[in-house]
Amino acid sequence: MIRDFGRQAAFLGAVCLLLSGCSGEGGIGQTAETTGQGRPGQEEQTEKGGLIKVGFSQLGEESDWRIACTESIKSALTEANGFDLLFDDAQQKQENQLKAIRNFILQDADYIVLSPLVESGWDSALEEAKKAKIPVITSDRMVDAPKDLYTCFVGADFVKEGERCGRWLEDCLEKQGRADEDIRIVTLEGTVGSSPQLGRTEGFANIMKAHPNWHMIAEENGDFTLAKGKEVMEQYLNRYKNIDVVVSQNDNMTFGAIDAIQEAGKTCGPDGEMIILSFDAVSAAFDAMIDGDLNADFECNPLHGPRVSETIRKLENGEKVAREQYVDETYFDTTMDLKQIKADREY
Ligand code: GZL
Repeated sequence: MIRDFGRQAAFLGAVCLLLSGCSGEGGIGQTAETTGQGRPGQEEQTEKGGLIKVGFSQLGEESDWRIACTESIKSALTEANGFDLLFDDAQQKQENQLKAIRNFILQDADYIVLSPLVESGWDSALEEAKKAKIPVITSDRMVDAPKDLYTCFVGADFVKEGERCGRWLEDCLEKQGRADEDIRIVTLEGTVGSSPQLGRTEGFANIMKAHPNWHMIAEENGDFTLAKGKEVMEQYLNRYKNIDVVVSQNDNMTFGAIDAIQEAGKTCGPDGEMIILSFDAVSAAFDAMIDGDLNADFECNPLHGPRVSETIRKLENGEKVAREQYVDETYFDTTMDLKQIKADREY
């Protein structure tokens, strides 16, 4: 169902773009209001009996974190809760997300939720959504695009996560009497150009600045997967004789790194040769800490479903929504009652 001229233009534009396989440039569209004027033309009913049609472009299924995030969104945006969810898994390819956005426009979605693989390259697709008067909510990761192309962001503060990790390492080295020792650090980076990779790298670097005796000897892309994380860690172990600290930007790469370290006959964790620090704090990472293979884990909350559905409800009602909505996060380490904490957690 086409609501008005704006959507007809966008509809025809999206059809041409899908047929031509290329992205369009620019657009006339409406400015997506942060003050939640509700969906333009929202007085019409959607095809499915008044359900709010939401197109969700999920970037992939690369990690335990991602699976938990997808589950949270699907559990919140159900028909019983008043939603008609169109879900697309892009298998970690940005071009698939761009196609999904255009498909959601063709299917006359009321809202688009985007978990962007990387921060750049979204302007033309977001312009088409704006032209079609479809508010876009970025969830989990951010886009580097003009602010009027998306309504708000729901996710984590990755710079704070990186700083939390750096401060934990400061404290750990102090307690070990190694505050002035030369410390050789390697990083397993997440998908390069993604908000978590950029933010966690920046945050940790903010703390590193105060420690000229900390040396970042390598930072390479492990793409947030176990396999790639293991592969990069194997290369590090072959290349560097002494590694004191491994900073791994998500738990799945950490699991791969632990395998590589142990297969090389080395040790990590509170009693090991290497301090290993991770991000996400998924359930299996608690097991790694309990087993003594992992020193600390910096939480990244994947449960965005409730906050995304609440945000859409507010927009529907014309209420104000904050442009950036950060989830609460903390960290865990082996000084804590990890078995109890794990038992109480949702993911
Ligand atoms: C963070 C999220 C990251 C997780 C990884 O919000 O985008 O992507 O840290 C996941 O586990 O792959």
